[in-house]
Amino acid sequence: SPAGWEHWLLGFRGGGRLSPPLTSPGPPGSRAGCCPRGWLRFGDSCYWFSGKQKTWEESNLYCKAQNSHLVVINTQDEQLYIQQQTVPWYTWIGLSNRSGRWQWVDGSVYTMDWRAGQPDESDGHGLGGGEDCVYLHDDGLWNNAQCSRRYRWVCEEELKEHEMQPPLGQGGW
Ligand SMILES: [Ca+2]
Ligand SMILES: [Ca+2]
Repeated sequence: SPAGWEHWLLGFRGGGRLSPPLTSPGPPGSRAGCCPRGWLRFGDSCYWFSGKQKTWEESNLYCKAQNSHLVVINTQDEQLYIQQQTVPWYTWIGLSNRSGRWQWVDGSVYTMDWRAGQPDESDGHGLGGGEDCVYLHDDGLWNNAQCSRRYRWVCEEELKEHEMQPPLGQGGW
């Protein structure tokens, strides 16, 4: 009899006891799982998009308090998804230079998707300090700015292993 992952998926799609997911499904090949209410699913992560504006550090702390982190953009697909949701709003992401080198908040490998001419160290803003924090500009591409500016932000939480895997011990394939 069918068992394991495929069977579990069929049960998930066809089961009357389970409500249809409220969030949009991820791209083909992504695994099943649930995001908290108000969060959007893409791939194997859940995202929360702020409507308000905070400094980079306030945004960072807000995401941590939700057991998540400022969004870490690992792939081009993720970049495209996030910018579809954020354009034209200036939106903080989890990349900063506060330690003296560009670092993602979760330690992910640093990748680059800067706007032309960025990162720079603009002095004309009168705010003092360098431009150590990164946001998505109105075109969705990266720009660095003073961390004290107040922009929208995105939190990301990866789906946990047990939320992505089928139940074990249900038989073979
Ligand atoms: Ca990510
Ligand atoms: Ca800049």
